[in-house]
Amino acid sequence: MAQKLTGDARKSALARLNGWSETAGRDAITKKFVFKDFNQAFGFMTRAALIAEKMDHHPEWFNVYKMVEVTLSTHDAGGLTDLDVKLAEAMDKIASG
Ligand code: H2B
Repeated sequence: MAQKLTGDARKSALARLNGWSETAGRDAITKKFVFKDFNQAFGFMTRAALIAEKMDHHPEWFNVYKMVEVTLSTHDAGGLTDLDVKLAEAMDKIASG
């Protein structure tokens, strides 16, 4: 099972990410993606969903029109793990086209 990220490994993993911040009140990371329109936002969610399913690691997310707020945490581990960092990086990649 994935291990919770702590100490230096956690610091360097978080430093690698763009625009993600630690979620208030829980061991997770959050980013708000804002797209041009709903079509772009939903396209992003569709591509992210396919990656998430392949990874067997799934986002928590909230969509309003062109905004998608994503929170990533590893429920089985009770906190942030490398799986969340990997999914965050994959999401950044598809969001940037
Ligand atoms: N997604 C996330 N974010 N955390 C998990 O711990 C998790 C998951 N566990 N997706 C997976 C599915 C697990 O429930 C299945 C059985 O592999």
